[in-house]
Amino acid sequence: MPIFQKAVFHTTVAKLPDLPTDSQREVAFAGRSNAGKSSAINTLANHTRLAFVSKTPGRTQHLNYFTLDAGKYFVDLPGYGFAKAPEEIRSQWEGLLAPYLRYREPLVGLVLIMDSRHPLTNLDLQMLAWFAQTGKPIHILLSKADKLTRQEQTLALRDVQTDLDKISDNCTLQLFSSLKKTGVAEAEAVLGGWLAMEARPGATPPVGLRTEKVARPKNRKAIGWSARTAGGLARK
Ligand SMILES: Nc1nc2c(ncn2[C@@H]2O[C@H](COP(=O)(O)OP(=O)(O)OP(=O)(O)O)[C@@H](O)[C@H]2O)c(=O)[nH]1
Ligand SMILES: [Mg+2]
Repeated sequence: MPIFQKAVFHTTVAKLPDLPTDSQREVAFAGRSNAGKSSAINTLANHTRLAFVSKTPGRTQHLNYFTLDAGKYFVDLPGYGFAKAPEEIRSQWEGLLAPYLRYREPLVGLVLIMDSRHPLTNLDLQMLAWFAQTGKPIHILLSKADKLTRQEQTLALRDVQTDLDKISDNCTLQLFSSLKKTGVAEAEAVLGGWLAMEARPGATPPVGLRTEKVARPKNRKAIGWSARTAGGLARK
């Protein structure tokens, strides 16, 4: 059974104090508007209408939380690059997205979705550089791979990997198609590891062999992100 199959919608968050307080581990999905973030969540959850998918870019406006298991979440983020008023972009970024991505303690990694036909736009590069400062891993899905031929897929993967090698050493990459449901097992392996939800056939491994890939933050604040560091951000 796909490991994220139990996913259900949990809540929509428009302001930081409303972030779930029971989260132990969560993975956020970022990328340009229309890149296929919500579709990827649906595909990984093996569900057709869990996250809202639309041909109109910019439909996901807030942080949408999907429960995968107790205390484990996928978070669908608003896309970037869609024409909005500069003031609207600034307030959404500074008031919600930037502090969320920078200081949210249960956030264990970022899935960056890029249309495989137009990868590594300027905004994608800015997001990569910016999130890299958290020291947390990024997994890139080159989405809509069904729109490319086999040969184009190979080239896209190789070219993006070459560029990534120059800018990040904490970043992995794969092809993905929500339409054809390709790349699902590969993505499950990475995200399952981050979320400590690996499909474990058979019995639990002996205690001595269990490894925690991501250290749990100590003294997690009640609202789930560090008020001290965020205060610093607000003062800048
Ligand atoms: N061919 C193809 N189309 C896809 C794929 N994934 C998404 N789409 C289409 O791309 C459009 C945007 O998909 P969404 O999943 O809503 O994109 P999003 O990144 O969540 O968009 P915003 O919420 O606006 O930021 C929809 O019309 C989807 O049907 C895919 O793998 N292949
Ligand atoms: Mg969306």
